[in-house]
Amino acid sequence: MEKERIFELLDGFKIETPSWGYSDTGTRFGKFHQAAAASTIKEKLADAGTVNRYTGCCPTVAVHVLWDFSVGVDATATAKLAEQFGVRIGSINPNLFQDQLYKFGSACSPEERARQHANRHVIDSINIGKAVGSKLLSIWMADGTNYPGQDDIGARKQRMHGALRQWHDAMPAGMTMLVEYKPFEPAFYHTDIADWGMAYLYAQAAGPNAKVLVDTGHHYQAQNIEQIVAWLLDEEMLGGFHFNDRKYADDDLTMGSIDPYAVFRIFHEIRNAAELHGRDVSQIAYMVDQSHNLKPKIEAMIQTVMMAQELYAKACLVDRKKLLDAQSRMDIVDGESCLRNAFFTDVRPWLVEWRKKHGLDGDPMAVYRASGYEAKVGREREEARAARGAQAGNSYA
Ligand code: PSV
Ligand code: MN
Repeated sequence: MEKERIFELLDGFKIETPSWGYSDTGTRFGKFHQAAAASTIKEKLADAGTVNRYTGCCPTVAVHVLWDFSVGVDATATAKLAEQFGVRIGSINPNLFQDQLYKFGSACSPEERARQHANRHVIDSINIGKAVGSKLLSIWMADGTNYPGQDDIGARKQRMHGALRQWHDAMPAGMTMLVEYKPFEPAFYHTDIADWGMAYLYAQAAGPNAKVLVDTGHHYQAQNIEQIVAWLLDEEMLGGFHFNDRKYADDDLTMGSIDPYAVFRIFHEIRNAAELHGRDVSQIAYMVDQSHNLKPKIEAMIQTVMMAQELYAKACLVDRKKLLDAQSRMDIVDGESCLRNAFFTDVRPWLVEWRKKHGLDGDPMAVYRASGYEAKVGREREEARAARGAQAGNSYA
C-alpha cells in the first residue's frame, strides 16, 4: 500500500484515552501513589491534553460520571475546561457498580430501589452527554451473582433487557449506546453480560443505536478475539474497543505489551472488512481502558497510543490482493505470509514521518520526558493535595 494511503488511514485513526487512566487506580490490593497522578477532573483533562499534544491522535477523553462529575457542577463547564486543554469529552461511562445499593446488581438487581437508582444515574449520564455534546454512552455493569441459586438468571436477563431499551430510548438522536461484556469479576458465578453474544443480543434488543463494545481484556484465555471482531463487523454491530493487554485476566497492562500480534490481527480484520467487504469502519470508537499502577501514567498512555498506531499501520500494510490470491489457491503458507510480512515490517520510520507532517516531534515519548511535565505537576499536585488533605485516585480502585 502506498505511503500516502497509510498516512490517510493514520489521519483517521483516533484513540480516546480514559480519565481514570491518569489517576491512582489499578488494583484492589494496593495502590502505589504517584506524585503526578491526577485527582481532579481538571488534572485528568490536563494530562489527556498532554498526551494529545505529543501524539496528535487522542482528541477525546472518556469520563466516568461518578468519578469526574460532582452533583451540581455544570457539565458544560467541564466541556469548556477540556477545550482549554485541547481535547473534548468523549464517551460517557455511567458508574453502575460502586454504590452500596448495587450489592445484588444494578439493572438486574432483584431490589427495585437499586434498579431505580441505576435508572436515574444513567438518565443523568445521558443528560451530561447531551450537555457536553458526547456521541457515546458506554454501559458496563458489574451485575451478576456469586453463588448458584443466588438469583434467577432468566429473570435478571429480562430486567436487563427492559433497562437497556429504556436507556436506549432516552438517548438523543446521534448518540450510540455501547454494551460492554466481561466474563467474570466482580461477579464470580455468573455475570449478566458475560460475552459478546449476550452483549449482541442485548444491544440488538435495545434498539438501532446500540452496539457491542469489545474490551480486549474481557475474554477467557485463548479466545479468538479477532474472530469476534470479524463477526461483529459483518453484522454491523461493532461499536468500539477498550484497549489493554493481559496475561491472565483483566490485567490492564498496556496494549500490545504481551501479545502485539493479537492486536495486529484485530486491526487486520477491521481493514479486511473495510477493504474487501465494503464495511463502514469509520464509526468504530477506539478507546483505551487501562489503569496504570506501576508505570508513570502519561508515559504509559503515550506508549499505548504509539503502539496502537504502529500495529494499525502494519495491519494497513497487508497485501490484500496477494492474500485473496493465496486464499483462492488454498495456499495456506502464502496466505499466512501476507500477514507475517506486514507484521514484521518496521513501520516506525513512517510514523516518524507522519508525525513530522503534522508538526509533531517524531519521538513523542522523548519530547514528553524532556518537557519535565511529570516532575512539575508532581510538585504542584502534591502541594494541592496536601492543602486539601486529600489523596489521589478514584474511590473504588
Ligand atoms: C470494567 O472492568 C471496565 O472494563 C469497564 O469498562 C469500566 O468502565 C472500566 O473497566 C473502569 O473500571
Ligand atoms: Mn472496559
